[in-house]
Amino acid sequence: MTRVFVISVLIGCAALAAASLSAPRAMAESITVSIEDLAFIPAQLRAPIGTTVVFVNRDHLPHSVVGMLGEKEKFHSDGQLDQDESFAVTLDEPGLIEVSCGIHSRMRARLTVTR
Ligand SMILES: [Cu+2]
Repeated sequence: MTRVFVISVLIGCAALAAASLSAPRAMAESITVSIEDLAFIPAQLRAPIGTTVVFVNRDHLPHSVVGMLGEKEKFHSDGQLDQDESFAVTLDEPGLIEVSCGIHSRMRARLTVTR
C-alpha cells in the first residue's frame, strides 16, 4: 500500500488530468516547461505521443498556454495561470504544435510530437 501511495503522490496532478482523457501508457513520460521572464523554457521540444507536458508559471506575471496544431486548437489552459500555477496536457497526436501565451503574443514555443 505504501508503495502505491508514494507512486500516486509522485505522479501528481499532471497524471490526473491525463488519466481523465484516456488510459495513459504505464510508463508515460512527463516533461516540464517552465514559464520565466516572459518565455517558455525550453522553447523547442520534441516528445512522443503519450508524454504529459506540464507548463509551470514561475514568472511574477500571469500567463496562459494555447497550443495550435495548424488551424486546430489542441489545448489551452483554463484562463490564466498565476505564479506557481501549472497546466498539464497529454500529447495524443503527432505534429508540430505552436504554443503561445494568450496574454503576451510574443511568447512562443514549438512542440514536435512524434509517434
Ligand atoms: Cu504570458
